[in-house]
Order: sequence, then structure tokens, then C-alpha cells
Amino acid sequence: MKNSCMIFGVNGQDGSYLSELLLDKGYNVVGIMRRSSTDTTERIEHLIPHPNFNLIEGDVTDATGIHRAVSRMQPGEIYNLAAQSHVQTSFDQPIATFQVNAVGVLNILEAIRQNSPHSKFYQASTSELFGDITETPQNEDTVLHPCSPYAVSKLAAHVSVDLYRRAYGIFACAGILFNHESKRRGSQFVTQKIAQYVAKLIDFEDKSGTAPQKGIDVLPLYLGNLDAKRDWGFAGDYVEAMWLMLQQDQPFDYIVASGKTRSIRDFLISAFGHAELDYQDFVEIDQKFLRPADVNNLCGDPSLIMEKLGWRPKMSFEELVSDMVNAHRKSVVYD
Ligand code: NDP
Ligand code: GDR
Repeated sequence: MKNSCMIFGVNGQDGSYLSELLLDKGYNVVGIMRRSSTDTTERIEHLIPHPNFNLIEGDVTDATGIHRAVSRMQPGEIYNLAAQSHVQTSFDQPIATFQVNAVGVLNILEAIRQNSPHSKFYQASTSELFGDITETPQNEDTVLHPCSPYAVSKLAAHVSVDLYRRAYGIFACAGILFNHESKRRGSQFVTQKIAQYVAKLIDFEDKSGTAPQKGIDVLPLYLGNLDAKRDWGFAGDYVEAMWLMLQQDQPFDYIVASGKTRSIRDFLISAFGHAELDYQDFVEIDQKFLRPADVNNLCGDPSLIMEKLGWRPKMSFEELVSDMVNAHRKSVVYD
């Protein structure tokens, strides 16, 4: 059916922004969410009353359920954003990560091949594929060299997409997205950890009229590797690239990035600048946040998607940091 879509991982950061974008464009959106004993709809609560938005239960590791859902809906577009998306967790849970991130994708691709071959498919690939990088900036031809169980699972999914495209002629493509953040980012990712902490410092200053002191007024902010560099953008801009990729006549895997790189330290300086405080007075390194292997220097080259699809990131790094810090200050996280 034209203008109908399915989103796996609908209640995640990207799923919520993508749902908003597609509802605005007049799509019927079917969101697939796995069952949980606690409520995990916080990011999409405001969309639930929308007449064109429907939620159904489903787990990407459950092949039968995925086949049934795809076969029944036969949507025009399918977006797979479902993942065990935390890189550090993947070192502790490599097999569970592979089941969701790699086998889960095969389940969807098989469901499409057998039950709905006309559906266009988008897979959430990642800059983590580049891993131990061989060149900067990274582009569509850069060698893939994953260095975490998360990245290995995403590589398996990435090449599966390529295989189903070539072997079965399915319209399947993968966006190689660099880090994108927002006020809806999970609280275990480094940007959100920092933003939430700085918001607390500002709230303390506003209330008490004095600058907070570590160990007396607030606990330290425990972090890991501060030297790693990431290419950060805004999630709301990046979901537009996903949609654009499925509007083409031919499937193609594009890099989606801002083209600028900054270290975790740079993020700290920018965020703590909002509180007019020095991050060095609050941050402590905790070994438990250091990874067995880390990706040290990511910077994407988005020229191809800019040239071919006209995509542009709109929100700057400074606006992004400011938005994330302020969202927590005002306690208005989901709007
Ligand atoms: P989130 O972690 O916020 O969202 C992941 C979603 O996947 C959640 O809705 C989660 O549901 C769901 N999920 C996890 N396991 C399953 C399962 N077995 N079956 C069904 N759903 C499941 O990630 P983001 O929104 O940030 O990222 C979206 C996708 O893009 C992910 O695949 C991620 O790996 C990838 N990516 C993200 C980037 C980023 O910077 N944000 C960059 C590049 C790629 P639940 O709430 O139940 O856990
Ligand atoms: P990343 O994001 O691994 O790039 O994966 P994350 O925010 O977890 O880490 C970024 C960098 O910050 C360093 N770091 C810390 N990270 C976390 N989480 N917590 C800390 O306390 C901390 N201190 C320092 C990390 O070592 C790393 O170098 C994200 C996810 O969204 C993936 O799903 C996605 O594929 C990639 O981005 C692109």
C-alpha cells in the first residue's frame, strides 16, 4: 500500500522522530515494539492518539511474528531501527547483540522476500563499521574494520542488505549514520549523560545562588575515554535522510554525517559552558566506562548524499548541546 510504513524500534530515539516525520507526510505508520513489563512508550506518548499511528507488539528475533506482521500489512516502506544499540553493552552481551542486530535483520529481509517483495527496506547501519579507521574523513568507499561486537553484528546486517539487493532484487538500502543525538537520546550515551549532569548543576545554581561543589553538593560525573572523537548531528535531521533514501528509484547506501568531528572533551567544554563551570572540577574517570576497544576518530564525508539527494544537516553542534542541556533544565524532555 502506498504511503504505508512499518517502523521497527519505533519507541527509540530515531523511531520517535521518524514517526513524526512520516505522520506529517501523511503516512499510515505501524510501529513495532517489543513487549516490556514496564512502560517504554515515553518518546511516542504524544503520537499514540494520532489516527494514522498504530502500535503492534513484535520482537525482531521472533521470525514467525515478523513474517506474520509483514505479510498482513504489506507496507510500502519498512524501516529497521531496532537494535541493541549500546556499544559497550555489546562487549558483555555479544551473542544477544548479534541475535537482535544481525539475525533480526535477516528475519525482516526474509519476511520481505517471501511475503512482501515490493516493500522498500531501510536498515540502520552505523559509522561504527569503520572501527579502526584507515582514512579520514570516512566515505562510502572507506574500508570497514569493526572493533566491537556491536559493529560486527551491524556489519553482518549491512552485507545481508547488500546480498538481498543483489541476489533477490529487493529495494534494500542501509544508511551509514554517524552519531546523532537529541533530548530524546538514551541516558547511557555520553552526550545525554553530560547534558543531564550540567542541567542539574544549573538548577542547583539557580536555586541556591551559589556554584555547586563536587563531593559536597553533587556527585562527580564519572566518564571513560574523553579523547575519542565523534561526528555529532541532530537525530531529527538524520531521520529525513532515511526517508529520502527510500524515495529513490534505485537503492544505495549513503554516509549521513555532519562532516565535523569533536572530542568528548569538546562536548564537555561546550556543555559546561552553559553553567559557566569548568568540567575538570566535576569529571572523574571510571575504568568501568573504558571499552576493551574503542573507535577513536570518526568524521564522515556527507558529500554524496548532499549532492545526490539534496540532504543537509540543519542543527549545528552548539545548538544541539544547548537544546540537550536546556531540555533537562526545564524538565520538558518530550515535545
Ligand atoms: P535506541 O536505542 O534509542 O532505539 C533502539 C530501539 O530498538 C528501541 O525502540 C528498542 O526497544 C528496540 N529494540 C531493541 N531490541 C529489540 C528487539 N529484539 N525487537 C524489537 N525492537 C527492539 O537507538 P537509536 O534510536 O539511537 O538508533 C536507531 C538505530 O540506528 C539503531 O539500530 C542504532 O544501532 C542505529 N544507529 C544509531 C545511531 C545514533 O547515533 N543514534 C548512529 C548509527 C546507527 P526497547 O525500548 O524495548 O529497548
Ligand atoms: P557510541 O556512543 O559508542 O559512539 O555509539 P556513546 O555515546 O556510547 O560513546 C561515544 C564515545 O564516548 C566515550 N565515552 C563514554 N561513552 C558512554 N556511553 N559513557 C561514558 O561514560 C563515556 N565516557 C566516554 C566512548 O568510549 C565513545 O568513544 C553510538 C550509538 O548510538 C550506536 O548505536 C551508534 O551506532 C553509534 O553511536 C554511531
